Amino acid sequence: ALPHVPLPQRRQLSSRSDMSEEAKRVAAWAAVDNHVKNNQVLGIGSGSTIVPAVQRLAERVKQENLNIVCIPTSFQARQLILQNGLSLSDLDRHPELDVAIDGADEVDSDLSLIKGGGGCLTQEKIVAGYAKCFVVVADYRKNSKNLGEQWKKGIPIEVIPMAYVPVTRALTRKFGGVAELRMAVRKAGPVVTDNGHFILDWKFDKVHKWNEVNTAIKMIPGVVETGLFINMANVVYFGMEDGSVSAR
Ligand code: ABF
Repeated sequence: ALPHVPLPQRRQLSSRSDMSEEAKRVAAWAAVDNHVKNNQVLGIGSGSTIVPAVQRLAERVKQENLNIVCIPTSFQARQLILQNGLSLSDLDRHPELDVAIDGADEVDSDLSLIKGGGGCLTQEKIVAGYAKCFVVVADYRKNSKNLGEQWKKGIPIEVIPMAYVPVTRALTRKFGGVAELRMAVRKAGPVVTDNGHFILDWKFDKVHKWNEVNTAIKMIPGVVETGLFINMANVVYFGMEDGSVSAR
């Protein structure tokens, strides 16, 4: 059974963007309040929804004097941990995590996820993969029945820079669609990940068996990781438009 989700106090919301910020906040708070306990090792995801989660975590650590260590999934997560006065660690010292909390770009009805819109998919998958419980936080806009219904930017695939052209060809020949090298703002050059790699955004043209496709893409030489997170999430908290939280 899912744990009880306490609702944070509601604010007056004036615009749509206020509404989605509030939705992120209630989801983030529900995840932290329901899953974080004393003496845990936590994975800290990336993106904007994780920000209120880390703020809530810092508040609880202070109020309840919790002994928590945090493993980041990106440079951004590392900065967030430090800025909020939390204890930073790594997988060398803590190879097993109790809980990892992270956002997503899209969540389907099987809890399959597209992640990596922020470019941090590889470290996010590593951290989530070594956690006993992987908790996803998202606003209502991420909720979909089938992958690709909401997130139109494609599935991110991290690649070794020297191989991005042959990987693009192999990927689209085998599975169709179009794959684009992700470019930095104003197209000054390719986006380079925290690991020194490039990202291809693969816009698929039909629904696939995602588990099989994910495994096959990972076999293409030059592919580091995909933004398909299949059978990984244990629970997803969606912040809803009306300020409530729905857990799946
Ligand atoms: C990370 O941040 C990513 O895997 C995903 O791309 C993104 C979600 O960001 P946001 O919370 O800002 O929507 O979790």
